[in-house]
Amino acid sequence: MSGYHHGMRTQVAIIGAGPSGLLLSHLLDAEGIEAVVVESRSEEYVTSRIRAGVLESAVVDLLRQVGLGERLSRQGLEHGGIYLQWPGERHHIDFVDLIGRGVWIYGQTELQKDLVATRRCAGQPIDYEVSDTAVHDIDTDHPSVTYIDRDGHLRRIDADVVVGCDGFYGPSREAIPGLRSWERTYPFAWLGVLANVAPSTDELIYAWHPDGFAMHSMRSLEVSRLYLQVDPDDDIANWSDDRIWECLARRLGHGEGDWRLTPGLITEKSILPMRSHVSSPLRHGRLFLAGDAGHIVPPTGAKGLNLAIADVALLAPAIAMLLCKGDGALASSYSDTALRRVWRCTHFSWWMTTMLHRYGDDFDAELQLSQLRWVTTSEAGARGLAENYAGLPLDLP
Ligand code: RFL
Ligand code: PHB
Repeated sequence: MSGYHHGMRTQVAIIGAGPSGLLLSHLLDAEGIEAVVVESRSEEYVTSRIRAGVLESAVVDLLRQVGLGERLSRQGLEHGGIYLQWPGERHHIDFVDLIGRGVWIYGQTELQKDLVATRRCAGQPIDYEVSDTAVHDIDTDHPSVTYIDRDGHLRRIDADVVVGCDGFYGPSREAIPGLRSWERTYPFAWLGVLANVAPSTDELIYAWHPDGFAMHSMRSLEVSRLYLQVDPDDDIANWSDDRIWECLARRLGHGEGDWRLTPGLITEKSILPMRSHVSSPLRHGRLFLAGDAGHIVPPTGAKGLNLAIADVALLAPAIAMLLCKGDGALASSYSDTALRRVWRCTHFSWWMTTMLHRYGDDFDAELQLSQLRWVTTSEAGARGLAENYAGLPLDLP
């Protein structure tokens, strides 16, 4: 590593090239604001990691408005609702009937590729495989980011604003003095698999089962995404493909009525921990946090990616007002406004998670089943779920 500082000047330095960082750079570009993006992983890594799959309708509207809807409209699958089930019963919650809007199935991997391609087309590179990223002088009007680039050069970006879009393990959150965090870890994890087989369902199935939660999702009409509740200490080596399909079939109700789960070639499998985490404030001086850097939800409500997008939809105009008009009003209210939506989604994700996973004792199980019966038979119950799942307006009151 050379000790020489390669300096660079930009308006907004963005740490992290996940969906929040890249969408923010795109929204800022549309406002005429220049941003530099640095990322610790490689392009190959960020465009192939398998993560979320559900987009809220308002998020899809936003992506279309900003020119990111083309492939999404062609390849995404529009879903009108979800199935909720427990042994012997499967109920469709029809979001479109209940609240007039549905959701879209479009893998985060695909959105990530669209975002990388868009930034490349705009002639704006992403500095991949950086290390030792650090933020400085966020209490002043001239903050900076330093890092070591992939060739070992020490680099420095001088900016007007720094945005931490660096996920849960990134360094930005720690740079906020007096940060307060709320956290819940759950006594279970998800084993997720991707399989080259046509989904055995037209819409997502969330299944309560005495052996544990199971879920049938999808990425396309040819690729299925499935999940099983497992112990957080479980080892993926304990899960042969046969054992996974057997367990999925039992929990998803294979053979009940005439429904069948079709197994297929598993191309990816891993165990994901589950936690809720909220940090506050999401801003200190000229440093802002967006997406997983500021909050994590368990995946049961499909909110993680949607929240990350909602954050940057709020942040881009706030930064534009600050930098182009010298007006800091939206920048000052960003944290409180974003956190209102974050806490709503934190509650919804916690509620879906605790309703559907086996934990506790038989008393808990009976409460869960009672809740599921209420949500699937009461219009008020179903509407509450639909409103939260399909997504509240981006400018939540
Ligand atoms: P990301 O996508 O984590 O991107 C953060 C980026 O920052 C980079 N980074 C750094 N860059 C430079 N310097 C550093 N020091 C850095 N430290 C980190 C990272 O490499 C990364 O590229 O956050 P973002 O953009 O806020 O987007 C949030 C979403 O990705 C996230 O909410 C969802 O994917 C969460 N999530 C899921 N959400 C769902 O709704 N449904 C799911 O099924 C689902 N599955 C998942 C998930 C998250 C996972 N993670 C984070 C482990 C499965 C996994 C495995
Ligand atoms: C997914 O397709 O990966 C997925 C869908 C819905 C969820 C969680 C994950 O609630």
